[in-house]
Amino acid sequence: MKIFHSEVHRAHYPPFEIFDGGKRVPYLENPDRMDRITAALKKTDWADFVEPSDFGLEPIHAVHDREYIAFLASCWTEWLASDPEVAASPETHAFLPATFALRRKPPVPATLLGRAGFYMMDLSACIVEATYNAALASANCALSAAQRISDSSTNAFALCRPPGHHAGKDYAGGYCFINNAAVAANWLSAKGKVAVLDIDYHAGNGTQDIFYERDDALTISIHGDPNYEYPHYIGFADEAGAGAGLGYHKNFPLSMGTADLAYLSILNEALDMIRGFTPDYLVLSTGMDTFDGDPLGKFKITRAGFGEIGKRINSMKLPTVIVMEGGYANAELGENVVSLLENFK
Ligand code: SP5
Ligand code: ZN
Repeated sequence: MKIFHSEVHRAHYPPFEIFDGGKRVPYLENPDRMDRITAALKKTDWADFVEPSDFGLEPIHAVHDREYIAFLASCWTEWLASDPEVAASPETHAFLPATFALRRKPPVPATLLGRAGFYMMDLSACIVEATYNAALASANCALSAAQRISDSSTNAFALCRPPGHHAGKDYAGGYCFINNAAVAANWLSAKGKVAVLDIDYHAGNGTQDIFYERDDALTISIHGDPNYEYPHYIGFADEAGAGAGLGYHKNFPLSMGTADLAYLSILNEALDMIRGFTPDYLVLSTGMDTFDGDPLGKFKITRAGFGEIGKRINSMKLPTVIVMEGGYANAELGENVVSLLENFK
């Protein structure tokens, strides 16, 4: 199987993120995650690593607001230029706002920090010098994998970092800047009907928002219930799409402690919906943070569980782009990915 991956992600390593209560902690979404996954894949005899191609900005602008992407491209440089303390030791800083637009719909502010609070939904999408290029390379991995499955009617793995599913049309959040799965799904939608299944532990709010009014893509997310889990404000069961998109989005919010058996029965419901939609392609937003023991998750999926999840999804026999999202139990992450992915080889 082709694995699209780029080393460009490595320099995107913010020195901290902010947890609840303002606590500064080491950035959980770190380069070590990729090293664990690539090491595990290289032990198999089926992983064929390929550099992504450059698709340019057009397929990204097809999903994201231009001004938002321009903000991602320039904010670090603008911040360095605006603050001598940052310029003196950039490696100890990460760019984040401290004020958010909340429910107001103001004109986009002209100031840098005003734009930051407008375009960011939380304090866990920290921006450093290398972030924009890493996000572009990550999107190119998803696009390259999409091209591969449409050309060859096979499956491909987009080993994306940074992840994407929390990023919306005009906002970053939850370690995500460009929505890789949405960019790939939108690109594929020019060639056929696309279903996006999001099995990251966290609700795929960005993907939900991007496709919410569309009926040419079915989006489904299985995740920790926002009544107790991030992203808190979206991902509820009654959100089913709007306008032409009504009936083309589905959330499966699950309780804390969800283990393999309960998860697999919900997955079957999701797969039945996908079969009913008769898509030509599947984009699988794959987070491993449902794993029992993940520092950000409260589910109890086992390694064998990931194997069964992969097997059931692949039983639909759809050309599938597997897009890497979250997963933070680094010591187990590589083998967990292999357990899921080996079903698609
Ligand atoms: C791609 C992805 O999985 N993003 C997840 C981002 C989650 N950010 C959550 C920040 C709040 C952390 N609360 C930590 C509680 C740890 N016990
Ligand atoms: Zn997640």
